[in-house]
Amino acid sequence: MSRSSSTVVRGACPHDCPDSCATLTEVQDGRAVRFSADPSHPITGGWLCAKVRPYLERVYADDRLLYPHRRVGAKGQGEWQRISWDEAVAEIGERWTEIIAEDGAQAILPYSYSGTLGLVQNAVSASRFWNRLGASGLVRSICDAAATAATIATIGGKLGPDPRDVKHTRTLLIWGHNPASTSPHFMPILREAQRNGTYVVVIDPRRTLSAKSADLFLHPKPATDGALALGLMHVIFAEELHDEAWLEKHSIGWHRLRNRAGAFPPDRVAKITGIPADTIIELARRFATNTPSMVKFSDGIQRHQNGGQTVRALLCLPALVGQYGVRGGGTFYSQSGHIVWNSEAVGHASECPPVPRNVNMNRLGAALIDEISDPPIRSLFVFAANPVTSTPNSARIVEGLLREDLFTVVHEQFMTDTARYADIVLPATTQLEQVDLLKPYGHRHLQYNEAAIAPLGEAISNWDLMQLLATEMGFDEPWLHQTPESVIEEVLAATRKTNDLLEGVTVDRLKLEGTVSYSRKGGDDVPFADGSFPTPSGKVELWCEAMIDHGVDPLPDYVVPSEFTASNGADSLVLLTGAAHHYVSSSMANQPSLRAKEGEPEILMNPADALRRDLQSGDLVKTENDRGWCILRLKTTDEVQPGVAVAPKGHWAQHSKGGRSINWLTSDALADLGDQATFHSNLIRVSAVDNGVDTTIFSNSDQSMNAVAD
Ligand SMILES: Nc1nc2c(c(=O)[nH]1)N[C@H]1C(S)=C(S)[C@@H](COP(=O)(O)OP(=O)(O)OC[C@H]3O[C@@H](n4cnc5c(=O)[nH]c(N)nc54)[C@H](O)[C@@H]3O)O[C@H]1N2
Ligand SMILES: Nc1nc2c(c(=O)[nH]1)N[C@H]1C(S)=C(S)[C@@H](COP(=O)(O)OP(=O)(O)OC[C@H]3O[C@@H](n4cnc5c(=O)[nH]c(N)nc54)[C@H](O)[C@@H]3O)O[C@H]1N2
Ligand code: SF4
Ligand SMILES: [Mo]
Repeated sequence: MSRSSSTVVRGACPHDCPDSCATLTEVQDGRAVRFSADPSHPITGGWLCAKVRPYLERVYADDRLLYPHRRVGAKGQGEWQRISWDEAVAEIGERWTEIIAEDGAQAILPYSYSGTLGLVQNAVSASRFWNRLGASGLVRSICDAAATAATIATIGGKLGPDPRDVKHTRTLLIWGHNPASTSPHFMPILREAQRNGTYVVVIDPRRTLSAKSADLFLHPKPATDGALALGLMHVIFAEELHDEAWLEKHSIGWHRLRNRAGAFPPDRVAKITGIPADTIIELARRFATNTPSMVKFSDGIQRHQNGGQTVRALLCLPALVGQYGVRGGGTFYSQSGHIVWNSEAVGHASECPPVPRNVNMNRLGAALIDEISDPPIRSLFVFAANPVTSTPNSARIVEGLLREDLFTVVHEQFMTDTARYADIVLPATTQLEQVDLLKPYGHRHLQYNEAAIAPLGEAISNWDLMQLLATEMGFDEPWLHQTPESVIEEVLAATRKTNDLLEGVTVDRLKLEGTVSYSRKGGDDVPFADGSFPTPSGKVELWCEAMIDHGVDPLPDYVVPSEFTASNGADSLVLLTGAAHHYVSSSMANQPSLRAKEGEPEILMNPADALRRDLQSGDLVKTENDRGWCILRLKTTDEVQPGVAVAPKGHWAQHSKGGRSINWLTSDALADLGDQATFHSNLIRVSAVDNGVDTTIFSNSDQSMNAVAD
């Protein structure tokens, strides 16, 4: 028997994860037969996480969307008719031409986020065509906006250290971040550091997987971290452990910050946070003296109404003890500020009409119903996002999507909770079927993704779709009709002009090497090693004047989220909805093997809280607040303290009993900075499921999307 030869194609995991792993796809006779990690990549280290290891199951899934479809039944009912791409694009063009003639292109809203993080399939696809069309802009603030705004204001940019420098850290606070699930390739680095004596503290209202191997785990009450950070600063100042010379030279406002911290003595902070005063004092001493010391945080902590101020407080802490610019010290948030793609090359905005208005993605439901008018949103175009599952206050989103006069198009790999409300569904390629460039937010290696196989069925990539739409709308600008390679080359070249980290980085080199490191050599690779910060003052802005424009105190402070102070009754719990271990947001949450591992949608609650409600572990419970309800399986555990409940994000409504997911309960109120979503500032009530609740699973129409061919 002759064996056909196989080829191995280098790629990049496209998902919203700091690791952006380097992948290898083995292809035989046009079919991907093996998908694995690139063993030569210094961070990927030869293994992929549990979520993406079965990627071929996703690519070749029976329920992949492979052809365009038009809705034939009522909205959301799941009845479809297969149509050709020509028909689909012509219908979109016709509807948009009519809408534009009557109300202008601002009545069209593109909605995309993090299905893929690639330069071409995300950033460029989400900007160029839409800028040219003159559509409404999207405020992309669902994930990290408060922390981003706080970081830029305080230290000047998202300029994290090389993750491997954590090996030099002596005291590491992992604060509101769960890397064991959300950044798995950081864990081997952390283990090595711990073996070398790094003292690891995890601070989280849930005893997460990451907390289990920490030297110290602190269980603060939700959204009290600002007070905790100010309490640590209080002790450092009071015991004169601060580095006055450093503060004088490199910061603004340390005297004022010392006054503010004065209002947060350990006893008061203990009452606010639930963490004993002695523990606070000891931790402050250790952070100040067992150096290098570092605060590593991510985005979970800032999804509260006070998230911006909380992150400002975290960023100030290492400055007090002169830890910025020290290898293994400072803060470790994100790497994304080292290379910021040239925005003109990405979006060509200067050649387009000005963006007519901006719509906040976190308020999608409100925007579709009544918040945006004159003209209202008449067409919604969703790609690389699943807002019904992943965006707060989902009941309102569904209400908006059911509007008869809304023309909704969804470009997807699967029939998601959002796609089921579309008028037209278009099939999207997976990462194996498209070209892209990934710039990780967790380390400093660019990763090129070659297409390994031809698109399945009639699926097309985001960028190819934008080109089709551009042609349909009569836009012939060459920058709307480039190959992905030439888009990447253009953006690299424009960015390289002002950023020497990209010296010598070309598409040819990326294709040849797959992985290209951009870390500076020598001492220069430690952020702020020269003592200067890219803030307006060139210093760490402990007191930050720019905050005044946002209506926020220029000093970090602790402000209680308004939802927690409203009179919601004594029987409320604070609901936290962080990452599920086996999904990335709602991506992968339809893959059978991963659903089996993750288990049923559940809610974690302290046994004392369950007892008070006469509930037992294993019960089906109804969780609710004024926004909506959702049915979950109760699990009692001391991972959470009384007063706190945890229900991970990601499970699809259509797989959930009662047809609703956790975002039916989450708030669409915005945080103090960056118009950030406030997924964790929620109060809920939990009770036994009564007989009046229909717990049957909302199911798609049985017809296969790909078999219907009329
Ligand atoms: N497995 C998996 N990996 C993922 C994702 C996923 O869904 N699943 N999502 C990806 C995305 S989109 C992102 S943005 C990142 C997010 O990465 P992370 O920020 O690490 O993940 P989260 O689980 O959202 O939040 C981290 C922790 O914040 C805690 N937290 C919530 N409120 C508070 C608080 O008030 N104080 C403190 N101290 N902690 C608090 C939560 O309990 C949670 O354990 O992960 C990415 N990676
Ligand atoms: N309750 C709660 N909700 C949350 C959060 C939370 O902490 N709690 N976290 C929030 C955060 S941090 C984030 S980043 C958001 C993420 O929210 P979204 O950006 O909406 O991400 P997903 O829900 O993963 O949906 C992405 C969709 O894109 C599709 N897709 C993947 N690749 C492609 C492609 O190449 N082309 C097209 N057209 N489609 C593609 C996938 O099939 C998937 O259905 O979720 C938020 N939702
Ligand atoms: S999700 Fe993260 S850890 Fe998993 S393969 Fe992708 S980049 Fe790597
Ligand atoms: Mo995110």
